Amino acid sequence: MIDFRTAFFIKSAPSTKELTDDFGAEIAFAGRSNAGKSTVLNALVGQKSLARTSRTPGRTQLINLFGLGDETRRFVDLPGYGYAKVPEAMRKRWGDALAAYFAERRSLAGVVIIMDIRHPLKETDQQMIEYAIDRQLPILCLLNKSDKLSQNEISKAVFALKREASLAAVQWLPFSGLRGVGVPQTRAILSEWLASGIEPDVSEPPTPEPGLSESDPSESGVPLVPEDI
Ligand SMILES: Nc1nc2c(ncn2[C@@H]2O[C@H](COP(=O)(O)OP(=O)(O)O)[C@@H](O)[C@H]2O)c(=O)[nH]1
Ligand SMILES: [Mg+2]
Repeated sequence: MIDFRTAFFIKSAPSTKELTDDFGAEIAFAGRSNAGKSTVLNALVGQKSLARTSRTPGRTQLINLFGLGDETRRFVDLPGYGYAKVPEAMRKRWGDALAAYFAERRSLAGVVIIMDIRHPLKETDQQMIEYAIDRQLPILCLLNKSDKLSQNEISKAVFALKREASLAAVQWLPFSGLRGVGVPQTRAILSEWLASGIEPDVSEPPTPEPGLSESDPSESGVPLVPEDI
């Protein structure tokens, strides 16, 4: 079992081209703004402010990378999405960058999607799930803010989601970042993903061989857009 309390900030990346080298194993966290992604991350790592929580969505956001013990295992905090205030072209560009990240990132071992249990499975959530299913990645949907509902309402919500046949690959877990509900279960699931995602012989980041890079050096990557796309 990984000790998630060892989590530390690695860096913020302005685009999917500026992440760490593609080695080890990482878990991506996605979710609509205000679903509680920062609160959930902080609960999982047992730290009050590793991922900043904010009541004011709409600011420019970066991809935040966190190491777990060392940089071999990582959490990747993707910018929030869900509002429609951003121009269509920017939204599409970020969508394309995300699609490429999901399709090409070899170290990506699983995807956690944070939803408000009262408003689950919005279109953008479904898009994330599709990307993950396309890669056959494990998907855990955390139904956050479950403290706002009664036990009966929680059961009903989970039952309805589990009935979605097209989402048979998805695991659903009622969660409360505020109260710590679901934290031990989530840590256990993510530990397994990270363990099986690690290639046995990879302990050092690969050094790229000069001249063999396929990427165009003039291409600096897709710039991120403000949050809430
Ligand atoms: N009741 C309740 N509120 C929560 C929970 N998680 C987050 N919130 C609140 O929801 C708001 C957005 O949280 P934040 O973590 O910043 O969301 P993010 O935009 O997805 O990163 C804040 O006011 C949080 O206090 C939860 O489990 N229960
Ligand atoms: Mg946040």
